[in-house]
Amino acid sequence: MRLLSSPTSPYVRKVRMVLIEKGLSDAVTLAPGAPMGSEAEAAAVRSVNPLGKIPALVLDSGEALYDSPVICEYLDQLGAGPQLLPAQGAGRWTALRRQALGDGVADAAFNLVMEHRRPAEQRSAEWLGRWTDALHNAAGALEVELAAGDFALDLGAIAVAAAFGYLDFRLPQIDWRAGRPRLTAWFAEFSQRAAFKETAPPKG
Ligand SMILES: N[C@@H](CCC(=O)N[C@@H](CS)C(=O)NCC(=O)O)C(=O)O
Repeated sequence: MRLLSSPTSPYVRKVRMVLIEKGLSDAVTLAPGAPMGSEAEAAAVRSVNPLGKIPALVLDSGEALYDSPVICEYLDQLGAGPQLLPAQGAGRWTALRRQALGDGVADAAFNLVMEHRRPAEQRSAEWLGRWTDALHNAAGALEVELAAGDFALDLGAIAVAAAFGYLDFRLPQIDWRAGRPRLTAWFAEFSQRAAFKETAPPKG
């Protein structure tokens, strides 16, 4: 299998953490995917995913899977070890909801990064504010969830770790830890996992 990927994408990082947690690293080759690169690079991504986004997983059959929640569920079923997305029951809905929250944080952060790359006079203060609020609201919700009990090691937790890792990487000026001691401690502990360390974005 071939994963169209970039070392900086939070969604790719989520998939790569799933690969490691499920013992599947050797089953997948990482292929560079640059949706915002040259026209040729963007077209190469579109040839696999019509939405022009990474990650996209090309199976040995040639069929492609996207986007990251679909890829992660596929890999979860393929790999060994504890299920990261329970097949049924309350745990499934918690994992899926938490994945949506993590992916939503990644979406808001990615949008902020892209908006900041536009000329200052073209940036929307309203959207910058909405995306920043979404990040803080999500962090606040996770803080409340952690007060009720630790997170299981599931797809939700992996998505949340990937998203806040991306925030630290691209938007270190956003202090999502302030007033959120539980989320801060949870993230620090998760950061010790091999899957998190081995997928760290490049420095500098
Ligand atoms: N919902 C998608 C989001 C993927 C996504 O937005 N990836 C970014 C890279 S971090 C991308 O390819 N963006 C290109 C674009 O938005 O055109 C997923 O979970 O896979």
